[in-house]
Amino acid sequence: MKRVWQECIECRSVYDADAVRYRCDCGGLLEVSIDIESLGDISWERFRSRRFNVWRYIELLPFEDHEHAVSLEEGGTPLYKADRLAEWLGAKNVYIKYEGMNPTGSFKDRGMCVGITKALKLGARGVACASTGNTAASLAAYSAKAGIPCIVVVPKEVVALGKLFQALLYGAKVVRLHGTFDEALSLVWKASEEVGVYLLNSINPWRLEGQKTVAFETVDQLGRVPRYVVLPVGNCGNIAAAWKGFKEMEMAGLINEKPSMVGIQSEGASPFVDLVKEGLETLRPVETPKTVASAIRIGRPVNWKKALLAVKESGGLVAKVSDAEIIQAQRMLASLEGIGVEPAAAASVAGVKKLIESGDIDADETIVCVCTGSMLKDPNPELIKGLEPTEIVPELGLVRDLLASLLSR
Ligand code: AN7
Repeated sequence: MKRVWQECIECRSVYDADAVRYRCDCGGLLEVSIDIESLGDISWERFRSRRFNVWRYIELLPFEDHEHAVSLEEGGTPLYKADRLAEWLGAKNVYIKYEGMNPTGSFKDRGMCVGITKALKLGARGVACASTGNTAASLAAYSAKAGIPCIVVVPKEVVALGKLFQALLYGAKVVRLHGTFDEALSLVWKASEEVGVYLLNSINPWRLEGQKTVAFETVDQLGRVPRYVVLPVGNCGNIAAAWKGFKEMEMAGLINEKPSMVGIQSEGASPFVDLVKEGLETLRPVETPKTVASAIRIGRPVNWKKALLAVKESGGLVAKVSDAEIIQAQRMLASLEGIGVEPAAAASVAGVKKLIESGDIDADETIVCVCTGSMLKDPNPELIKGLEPTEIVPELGLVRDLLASLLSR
């Protein structure tokens, strides 16, 4: 039997794996721990004899097996070598881990399969989340697959239409709160505990267990450890999850070095970047976060302490980027590489550009950008501006001239 428990990242108090709680008695964040030393035979060969998805790494996941896993074949996403983008960035070896290829089009599916599987094991009769959109879409899909009722609460103004449609179509009860994401999370969290609904935001450490597999896959695909792993940061869960993945691979003897974790936020929603840059003792929340990257329009990230550890322990970096820089990165990635990502995901590329220009990232080293969501989620007019199609009447001459212009360039 694999030994699995929950542990406070601050006071190290230990809780049973089946205790339903989202914080330690001391208020600290909880993480799921696995006794990695006792796992016995784990190797890349063993992993690679299995299908390429989240469950390939079952030894490092907090379940005995995946017989009862609620799965839509999440994970197993492409790692693209992006040479034309690298040239634009002024770098040598740039890879895109394209999480838009997950079942609902974002990295959230990695965590939600584990989160919903855990919910069923615990006998949960209902699940809920607050969301800027992707968590809602993912939870709606996995609760549909599991046949468990689900409520998702999103902020009224700022959710991408594609994500809203996903949650509705998958059959969740979708609630638009007249307030911010941060208000939604705080209310849904309190109410979940009061009525005994299972909360599946990233404050739930089981979600992050699935999300850590992005680190396993990156090394599996690259065949080595990159120097930098760059992620967009919102509620601060994913960068912490990826870092946990690298640490566990090292503990398991699968790697013998680790990357620097690089966290990127938008200028209008950068409480975490400010915390790191200014060396603050505690988070200074942003009351009304604003950015075109609606997925990361978050002012009070609940997992900031975990993300801070990830950046500190890994000798990592942070940067903030403007909306214009995000949109430019989104366009370059799409038009140079054929990889279409949503604005939050493009923030990682925009951040790399900035950190190479400032000399903080060594452009000769290997850089992996985790691009967390698909472009199809967010066809917002602000993102289309300047890319509009050419309009013509149905005349052969016009079409002929247009086609000929392709050859005369
Ligand atoms: C595309 O869906 O918080 O730092 O409610 O959708 O782990 O929060 C989304 C976050 C990055 C940030 N990229 O990850 C939600 C939500 C995309 C995202 C993030 C999100 P975290």
